[in-house]
Formats: sequence, C-alpha cells, structure tokens
Amino acid sequence: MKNKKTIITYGTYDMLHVGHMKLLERAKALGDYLIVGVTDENYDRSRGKLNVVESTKKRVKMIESLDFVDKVIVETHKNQKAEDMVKYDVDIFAIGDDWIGAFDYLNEYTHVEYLARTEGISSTKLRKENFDTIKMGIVGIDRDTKSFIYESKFVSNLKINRVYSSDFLTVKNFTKNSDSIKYGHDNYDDFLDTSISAVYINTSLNEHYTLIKKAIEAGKHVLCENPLALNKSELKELLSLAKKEKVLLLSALKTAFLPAFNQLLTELDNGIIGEVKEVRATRTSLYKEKNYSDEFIAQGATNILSSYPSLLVNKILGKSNKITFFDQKDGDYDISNLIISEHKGGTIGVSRVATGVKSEGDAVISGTKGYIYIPAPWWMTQKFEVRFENEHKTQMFNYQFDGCGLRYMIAEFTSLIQRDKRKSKMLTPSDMIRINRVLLEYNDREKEKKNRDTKKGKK
Ligand code: C2G
Repeated sequence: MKNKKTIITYGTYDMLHVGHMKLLERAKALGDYLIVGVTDENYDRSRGKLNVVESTKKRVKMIESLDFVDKVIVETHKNQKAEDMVKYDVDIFAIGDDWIGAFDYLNEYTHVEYLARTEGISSTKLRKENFDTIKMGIVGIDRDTKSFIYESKFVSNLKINRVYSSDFLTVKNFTKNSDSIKYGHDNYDDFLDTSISAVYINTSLNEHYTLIKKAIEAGKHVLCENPLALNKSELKELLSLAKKEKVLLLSALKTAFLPAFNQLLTELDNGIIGEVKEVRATRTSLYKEKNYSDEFIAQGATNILSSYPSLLVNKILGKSNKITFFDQKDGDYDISNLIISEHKGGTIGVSRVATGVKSEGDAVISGTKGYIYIPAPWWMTQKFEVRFENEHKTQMFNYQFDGCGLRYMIAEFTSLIQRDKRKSKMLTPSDMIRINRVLLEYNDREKEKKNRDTKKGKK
C-alpha cells in the first residue's frame, strides 16, 4: 500500500493569479504530494498560446516558491501527461473544468478530476489590463498583406489600422475592400505622422533601407522582410540607428519564431546528434516578383531566398569565416546559387537557393551520432526526424501549427514591444548580421565584377 497520495496538475501560470492559486490549493487538498507541470514556451506556442508574457524559468520559479507545491516539472510535449502518470505513479490528475472532457483519455492511467474554475479572472484579462494595445501600420500592399492581417488577429493587444503604398489606386482598392483597415496613405510622411507605434514593411527589396530609416527616425518599431538593406554598411547603420532611437528592428524571418524550429535548436544544444558537422538546406521558388525592377541586385535568387537557409546554417554553426558562391545566371539575374560557407572548427554550411530551378526544399543537419531531417518545406518547420544508424531509434518531433506560421513572429514582435525589450533571443541583431552577410557579400562581389567589366569595356 502506498502511504502518500500523489496529485498532478498542469498549466502555464502566466502572471500567476488568484484563479491559479485556488486551483492549485484545491488540487493539493485532494492528496498529500502535489506535482505541478509548468508548460514550456515552445509547447505553449505550439498549442496556440502565443501571448504568454513570462519566461518558462520565471513561471517555474513562481510555482516553486509556493510552499504547498512539492515538485515542479516542465511540460514540453503533448504526450507527456500520459508518460508522467506512469513515471510518478500518479493517483489523481486534477485540472480546471474549462478542460472538461479533454483529458478523459488519461483515466486509463489515473483518476481524472475536473475542479471548478474561478470566474472573472484570467491571464488574458490581466494582459489586456496591464499592457497597452500596439497600433501597427502596414507598408506595402501585395498578395501576402491579407494573410499578415489575418494572422495578426491571433495576437492579443495588437491592432493594425492603416496601410501605406506609394500607389494611390492600390491603397484605395485595399481600404475599400478591407473590413478592418479603413485608413490608407500614399504619402509615407503622413502615414508615419499618425498614432501608430510600429510598422511592418513588405515592399520591393531595394526600398527597404529608406523606408526603415524613416520609420526609425519617426520613433516607430520596425518589422521588415529580409534583407533589411542591400549592403553591409547600410545594415549596420540601421541596427545602430534603432539602438540609438531605442526602437525594435526585427527581420521578418518567420521560420526563426516557429515552435518546431526553436525546439530543433534546443535538441541540438542538448547534443541529440552529437557534434554538428554540416548543415544543408534548400529553398527554391518559381514565383517571380511582380514589380520586377532593373535593379538586378535586389531581385535575384540570392537576395530573395538565401536568408532562410542562412538562418538555419548560422543559427546552428555560428559566424561564417569564408563563403563561396556557385551561381547560374540569366543576364544579371542569378537564377540559382549554391552557397558553401565555412564555420568554426571547419564545419560546413550548404545553402541552395533558386528562382529559376525547382528542387526539393528539405534540410539535413549532420552530426557525429546521427542526423536531423526536416522535410519540405523545411522553412515552415512543423516536424523533424532525428535519425540514427539504427533506424529503430528514430525520434519524431511534431509541432503542427494553424495558418501560415506568421502569427508566431507577430506575437514575438508585439510581446517584445510590450515588455520594453529591444532584442529577440530567437533572432538577435548578431543573428541578423550573420544571416545577411551571405547576400551582402554576394552583392558586393557582383558589384565589383560589374565595375571591372564596365572598366574593361571602356578600354
Ligand atoms: N484556472 C482556474 N481559474 C481561472 C484560470 C485558470 O481555475 N480563472 C486553472 C485552469 O483551469 C488550469 C490552471 O488554472 O487548471 C492553469 O491555467 P492556465 O495557466 O491557463 O493553463 P492551461 O492552458 O489551462 O493549461 O498542459 C497544460 C494544461 O493542459 C492546461
């Protein structure tokens, strides 16, 4: 006979409040030993909780400080509850009655008890009361604008209320057909001179630098599609300007904010495949920009797509020491590029991008004990497999998400502003410099080549 009754319960416990406390006390009263599972950030984001304000570490600490809690564990994935019931020989699983029915399947392992929830209090309500709503404007209107607006609706305390495009008719058509956005501008200064505190920029690449600079100077936080600028000095200038003006400048590389992508980095840090020796990633798209400009540098495959493979390569291998390009061109336009980068300890990054050739968009990370396979489209990371020489040891990681993945990035951007933070751990300014180094170096080399050719032609 067991002499103590073990109770387990789980939750996020963001901004710990009286509702949480009462639930935990009631749970403890059901037995002798209370285990509390605190959800980890990636798991929360993968189950649609995008707006959690406090870090896992902070939330764990808060629960640990409660004297009636006997043990705190971290919940990282969906199937963990069943595993924990067995592991801790749990007698009762207790949870608020907002979950009624959802955990009946655990009756197979333990006794499930739904406890009355406290009315009138929630973390969502506290977040609304404690943080101002951020007003955001969109710069540039194209086929992706609607999905950005749709995805932003899943992020609390954010309101997108105006758009800017240099083309008057585009603005007029957009605001006429939009349910939520009624204000449109074709004058950028007027647009910036409104109550918005943040902008999202998605225009042709060669306009980014000027638009970002003006927005920062007007004191706005900026989320902008990558690349932020088309040469090194401009990128560094923008990052230091943002620092000086105390605003947030973030590249809109959505992959960096996906739950599965971040879980993958955590697994690699934990040494799941040993030492990483090579990272290989491909991204191709046959979609050509509508507003194809004669600024060839801003339109080739390297500029449009290389940020994604570079993100994976640089997040895992760190700064590159040497980069070699194997490009194929159609006139000035690079239709494909095989980019080999060398990193610390002789490790290798292989990035393949193309806008004129189609290929499999997967990624492989090779280590001394095994490798990780991310199926196409790897940059929309939802799942990955950790494979070993012994195929029976394969581990699958699944973090399916709804929508097109933008909401995780928008949530991070909003939450950083709300918490008065100017850097994202998921994509730091150094990450942005490293990632952009590839295309900026390519642009510099191409420009030099072109200058040499023009000089030769003149002779
Ligand atoms: N709760 C409550 N009264 C409130 C708010 C929350 O009793 N006004 C309870 C919830 O029912 C839950 C616990 O407090 O049992 C933690 O709530 P959350 O932090 O919102 O976490 P939740 O998303 O419910 O976690 O694995 C995670 C769990 O399955 C659910």
